[in-house]
Amino acid sequence: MKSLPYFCRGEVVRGFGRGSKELGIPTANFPASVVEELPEDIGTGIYYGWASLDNGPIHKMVMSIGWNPYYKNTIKSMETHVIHNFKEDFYGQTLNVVMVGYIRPERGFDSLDALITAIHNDIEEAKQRLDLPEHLKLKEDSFFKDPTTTPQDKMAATTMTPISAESKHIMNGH
Ligand code: ADP
Ligand code: RBF
Ligand code: MG
Repeated sequence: MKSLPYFCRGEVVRGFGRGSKELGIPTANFPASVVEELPEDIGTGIYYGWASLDNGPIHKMVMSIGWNPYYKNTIKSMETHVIHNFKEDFYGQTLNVVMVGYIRPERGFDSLDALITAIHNDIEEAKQRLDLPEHLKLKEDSFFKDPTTTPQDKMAATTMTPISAESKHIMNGH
């Protein structure tokens, strides 16, 4: 997936209110505008990465993108479960996220228990993978320190790197 790592930011809005929280897996939902900006190569499925709220500390996260086949949603959603125990809800705060990798496609399940077990496995997988040095370094990214670093800046930086590498190559060839 050429768009990974993918940086995005948005207000935490109310989701479907299905009581994910009661299941022990609350998910902070992004507004439709953030979902609509996703590049085409970031398909539906389960992703992992880093997340922070406003200027707060950076935590591991797992994210589900899609139509939640188990519930047969009609609206595409982007829901982030931050791997941290928060004392309070944070609706209205800004959620900053970098998606660094993909875990699996979204699936339907025969029971709610099976869905919850799958999500717990995703969380364990994310925790392990994020300890790899290549992923740990994204936690230190300026995106999380400086609210003026926009996701667009990050996109420009990633698309410009190959161009400047290419021009260096051309220069070196002369
Ligand atoms: P909704 O349907 O409104 O998204 P959820 O049951 O999924 O409701 O709960 C999500 C809300 O729970 C988030 O918007 C946030 O305010 C709060 N929350 C508390 N802890 C977490 C967490 N670790 N990860 C995500 N959201 C959390
Ligand atoms: N919903 C599905 O229908 N199928 C899935 O495979 C699925 N995987 C998920 C994985 C993670 C890590 C998270 C956070 C959510 C996932 N969901 C999935 C969304 C889930 O149905 C939604 O958060 C519910 O509100 C949980 O009760
Ligand atoms: Mg939610």
